Amino acid sequence: MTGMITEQTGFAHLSDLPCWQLRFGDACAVISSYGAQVLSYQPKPEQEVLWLSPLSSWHQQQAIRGGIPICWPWFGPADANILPDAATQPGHGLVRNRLWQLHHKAELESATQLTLKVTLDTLPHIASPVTLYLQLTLSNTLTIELRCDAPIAQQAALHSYFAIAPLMASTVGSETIQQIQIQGLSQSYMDKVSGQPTQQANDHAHIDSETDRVYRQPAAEMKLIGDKHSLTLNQAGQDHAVLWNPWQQKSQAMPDMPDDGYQHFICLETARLHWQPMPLLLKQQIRL
Ligand code: TA6
Repeated sequence: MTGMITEQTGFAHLSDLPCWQLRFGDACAVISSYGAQVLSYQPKPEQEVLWLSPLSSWHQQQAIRGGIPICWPWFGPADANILPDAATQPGHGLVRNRLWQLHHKAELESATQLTLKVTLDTLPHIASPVTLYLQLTLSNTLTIELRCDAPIAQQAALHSYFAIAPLMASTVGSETIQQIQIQGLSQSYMDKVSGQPTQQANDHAHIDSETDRVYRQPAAEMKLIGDKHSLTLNQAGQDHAVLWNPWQQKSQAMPDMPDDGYQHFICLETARLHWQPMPLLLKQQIRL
């Protein structure tokens, strides 16, 4: 089997977005050059694993809502202890709204592979150019590798929005999402909704209200388990995992999310949050 890579303009409603399409056998993935954001992964035709908001936009420097956004070189709000002018810096870093360049592509017998890169001339805390690479490998799984060889203080996250629809036999609704079990988290997390560090007896979770949790030292394998399919997420390079769903009120408040958007996805994210200066290699492998 050989793969195929094609350049395309537009994906879904984002009709002028520069993208790359990767194919390998029946599998297909689409990545946007804007943000190096994976927007679609279909292991089989019509089986969409990622959720993309129908109200997302990439104009006026906006980050695209959905797919797999890349948070770098910080996660969440900028940390005033580390970054000068933190208050004026955007949440989730600086690369979600940059145009990335093609670095390498390969149509192999074993996989289809594409690498995009972006160079930032300076960072708030580093006064020399730094390059970040995102490698996408499509075979019978989808593997995303985020790499920065510079030994600098950096946080990173692969902020994946996984669609509920392929996991469940029933039509998606507010009760459907509650039936999904998330496994492979850890027993200790920071609950960003209550502001409390929290301990639990196992490494599982369900979502039935606003959820924003940062788990310490998650397993190398996490799962979203539905009654029709399970999604397996293998990860490496992480020290945390993030579980996020805005639920009803916050969905309604977000201009780039439909009011019922929260019913359609779970964000399960691979994150490196420690600030020690060292190179970065963060990896997520997704299999349905
Ligand atoms: O990963 C969870 C989170 O950090 C939440 O706190 C929530 O704000 C979300 O990401 C979305 O962030 P965004 O900048 O994409 O609106």
